[in-house]
Amino acid sequence: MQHSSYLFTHAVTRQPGQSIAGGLRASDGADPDAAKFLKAHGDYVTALRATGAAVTVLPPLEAYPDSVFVEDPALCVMGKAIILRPGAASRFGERDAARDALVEVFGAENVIDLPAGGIVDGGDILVTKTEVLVGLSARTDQAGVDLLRPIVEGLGLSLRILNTPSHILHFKTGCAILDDETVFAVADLADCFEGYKVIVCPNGEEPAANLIRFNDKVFCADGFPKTHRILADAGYDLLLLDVREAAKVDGGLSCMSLRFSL
Ligand code: CIR
Repeated sequence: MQHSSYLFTHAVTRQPGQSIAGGLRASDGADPDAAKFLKAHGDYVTALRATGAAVTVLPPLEAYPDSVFVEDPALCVMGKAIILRPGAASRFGERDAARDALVEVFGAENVIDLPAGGIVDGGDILVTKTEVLVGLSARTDQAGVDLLRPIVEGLGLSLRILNTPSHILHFKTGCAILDDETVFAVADLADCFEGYKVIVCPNGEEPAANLIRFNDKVFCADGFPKTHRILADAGYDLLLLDVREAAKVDGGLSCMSLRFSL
């Protein structure tokens, strides 16, 4: 199967619910506003669709306040959907809803359950053209990655284990793929991408690192002018989106979709 790090035919998203203020967050702050988040989510879906992709929008799951961050309970790659084992107890049940939705999209024969024995969040997995980079974190442990490795390798991709510094929630909170050779990363992660060109996120603009390359566009949070200038100067076609509500519960652009080709 043709595999690209940034060309996708499909995405799956889930709308935020009224319970979004119950989402996990590392530090106290203002609650996200459910109506504003829903509007921003709609803009995000519109932007995904504008690149030509087919986008599934799943209904809110009120029992799971963080379920808008649909990237975490699954990994979709090489025509398969791997149902992960989220590392936060309050999110573990999201895997069942993810499975139900992904069986519809991929067919039951293409949905694989990560076996029990460890934890892995999709937010800790960066898929490049040739490999799957997994950052160990509070949500992803060695046992989980050991169980994921044979599945990924069976699909023809290699798997490399890296570390997520403890002040960063998920590996992809701090890095993103820009094209087959290039990664955008915060300074604290910049040294770990051997074999890739790295563009370093400017100091003070770290939330901008949770961006996505999706087809011809780079979706980036608005409000980070140094990052926007660097990426535009490097030739990327930027699309700026409001992620202020998602950020109040530690989410960003990558967390809100599963991106894949079928
Ligand atoms: C959580 O702590 O799980 C959510 N409040 C935020 C998840 C963001 N997802 C991601 O970085 N992949």
